[in-house]
Amino acid sequence: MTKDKKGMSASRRQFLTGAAAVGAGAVAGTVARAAGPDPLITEVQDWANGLGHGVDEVPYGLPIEFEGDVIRRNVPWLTADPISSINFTPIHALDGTITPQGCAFERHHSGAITLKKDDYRLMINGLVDQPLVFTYADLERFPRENHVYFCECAANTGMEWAGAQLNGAQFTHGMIHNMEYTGVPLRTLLNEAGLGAAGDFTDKWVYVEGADASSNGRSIPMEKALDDVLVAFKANGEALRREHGYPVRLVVPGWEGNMWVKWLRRIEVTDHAVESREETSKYTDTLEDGTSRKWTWIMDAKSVVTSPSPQAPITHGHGPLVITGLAWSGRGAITGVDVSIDGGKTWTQARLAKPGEKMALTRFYLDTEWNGEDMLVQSRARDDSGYVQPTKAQLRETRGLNSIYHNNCIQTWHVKTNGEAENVEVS
Ligand SMILES: Nc1nc2c(c(=O)[nH]1)N[C@H]1C(S)=C(S)[C@@H](COP(=O)(O)O)O[C@H]1N2
Ligand SMILES: [Mo]
Repeated sequence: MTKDKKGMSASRRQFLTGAAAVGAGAVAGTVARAAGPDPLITEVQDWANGLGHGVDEVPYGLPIEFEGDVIRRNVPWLTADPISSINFTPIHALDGTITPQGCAFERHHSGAITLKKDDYRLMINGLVDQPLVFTYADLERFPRENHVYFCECAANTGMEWAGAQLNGAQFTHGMIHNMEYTGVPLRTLLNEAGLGAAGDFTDKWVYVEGADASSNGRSIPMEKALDDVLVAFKANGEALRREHGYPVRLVVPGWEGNMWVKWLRRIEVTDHAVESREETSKYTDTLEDGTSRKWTWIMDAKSVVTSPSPQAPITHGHGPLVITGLAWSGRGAITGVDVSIDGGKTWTQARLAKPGEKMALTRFYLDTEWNGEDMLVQSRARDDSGYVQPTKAQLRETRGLNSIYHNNCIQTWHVKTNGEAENVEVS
């Protein structure tokens, strides 16, 4: 009968060191060890010697305590105050593509507000035939759709322009989440209000704003509004979390996260862009010559290796190694991802877990061998528009060093001989 926690961690240590000293216990050609005496197999364990938890004990489940590390994290020095701040998805510790809501990054400008479904109102006004107000219950009566999309803050990787800065994929690339949304196409609601009053509506705009104090207003061209924008009320099958806009948020596939208005309260059809704070003083990109570009709505193709990475070092011995990561493009579907272990000199095509889906995260794997060599690990995404993810040097040629948003360059992790990894730049 095994012992206590201490005994278990000792055998865990044995497992790790046993694996590290490849040869001794390892069976040739496999990562497993030869079957042999192991108290975890030969002795009845505590968990098999009594009862587990009853079904009613946890009406809504949280991850088991051993996964306590898989949490959103903040970088306190980034912003002055947690009310107008951001935290990061632990992408280094997740697999697959769907982000659980409980660890999906949050970004708010004036805090996450508490808004009941009963108090929820959505107004459509401006150049429409009939201004309308929808309650939450009204929204549930329109035909709805399900779509998986990524939401990436334009500031994701924004701290890395001038040099390698934050040590972890969570911090360099974690302003992203990917969920299955249920909602009503914005097009359906605009048609309900009637666009006849807008005349030739194709060159018109919608101005969307939230119910929070910041309101986070953004102008969206009508072409996009009528295309794939969703008024969403469920994510991954359940209600949105407060921090992601409960009860209703806008989903603007492939476009910068700032346009995904949370606690959505008003949609105005206008004949011009409003030029709000969020699309003039913020969310514009300063170029090398000091001028700025704006209306950079689309999130270009990007990828990152999530493991190995600084928060996910290699802890096993030599032999088989799985290199994995995420790729995405706001222009369409990912068609391929290449992985380099020599800082971009040579590339190997990775295996996509499934064919890329439009404006959604794609998981890639490179099933390889590692024998303790020093590696400069990179990934490079391609999408179905023919776009290839640029190097940092290529991006800097046009964008300079003073930019913040839309940094989609190739990321490098230096994986050392002991398996630890560090954020570096290669020239
Ligand atoms: N109403 C409102 N909507 C908002 C914001 C906000 O502060 N208020 N922040 C925006 C920004 S900058 C981003 S990146 C996304 C983040 O969505 P998330 O918090 O669900 O991750 O929401 C956007 N929508
Ligand atoms: Mo953002």
